[in-house]
Amino acid sequence: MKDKVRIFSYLPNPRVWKSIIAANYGGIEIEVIGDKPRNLVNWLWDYDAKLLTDAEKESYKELKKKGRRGFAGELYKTDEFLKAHPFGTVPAAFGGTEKVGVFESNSILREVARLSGHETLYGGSDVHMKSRIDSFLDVNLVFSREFQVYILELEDLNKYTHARTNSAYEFYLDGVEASLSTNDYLAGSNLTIADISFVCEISQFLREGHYEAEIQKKGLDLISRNFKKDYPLSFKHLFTLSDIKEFSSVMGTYLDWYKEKNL
Ligand SMILES: N[C@@H](CCC(=O)N[C@@H](CS)C(=O)NCC(=O)O)C(=O)O
Repeated sequence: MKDKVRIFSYLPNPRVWKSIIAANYGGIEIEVIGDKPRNLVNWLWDYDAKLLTDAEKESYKELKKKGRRGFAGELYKTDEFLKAHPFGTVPAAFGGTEKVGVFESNSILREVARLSGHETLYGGSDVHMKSRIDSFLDVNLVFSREFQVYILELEDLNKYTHARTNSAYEFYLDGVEASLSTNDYLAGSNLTIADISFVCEISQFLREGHYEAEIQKKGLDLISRNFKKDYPLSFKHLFTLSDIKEFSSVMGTYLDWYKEKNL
């Protein structure tokens, strides 16, 4: 089908949730294929992604490539996969009958919102609002990349990465908080994909809380220690949105441990 979108990723993945939530709002269906993070080393990374048997692994062994970001082992990425996804990352989307490779979760999110034709999710026909939404998505990606390094290093953290992530956190949330002090939603008066991306990225960042002991062992502290106090509007926005059916049906119990921690 022309409008079909297939996403391959490790699951659950908050970056994939962005697209599923947008699809919920837009009333469209998308296909999501994948497995637990640690199992993706046993999968063929392809449009027709699948779990490999030992015999298949042997026959595909020349495809093996060292994981580059977040995956320690070797991965079976097909040439077709890498043609469509030159950076070799997941989530990896394939759009339409041509199976056009779309990567970066914010871009996959945009694709789903565009396809849905939803009136306000991606600014409708207002090019300026669309561009404003893009602005939020860009800033969000910068934060996301900074904290990805931090989260991947959490078991062996250094002061430099902690300080850098802290500064990216403050930069991003200062802007989000300022925006929410004048608007109900990030980009203006409607819920847009900027809000969806915010919820999914921040929820993932808060996972640092699982490593509190390791962080403190290094003489450092949780970056999000005072999230609720320092960024009350952002905090409220996160928990108000994550309770809405379109979000909660996708996010499930992901934030429950954080609510229980009651920071
Ligand atoms: N900013 C990207 C992040 C994607 C990314 O870095 N994915 C990593 C896993 S967390 C990956 O696929 N790594 C493949 C590899 O290690 O070769 C997004 O939002 O999609």
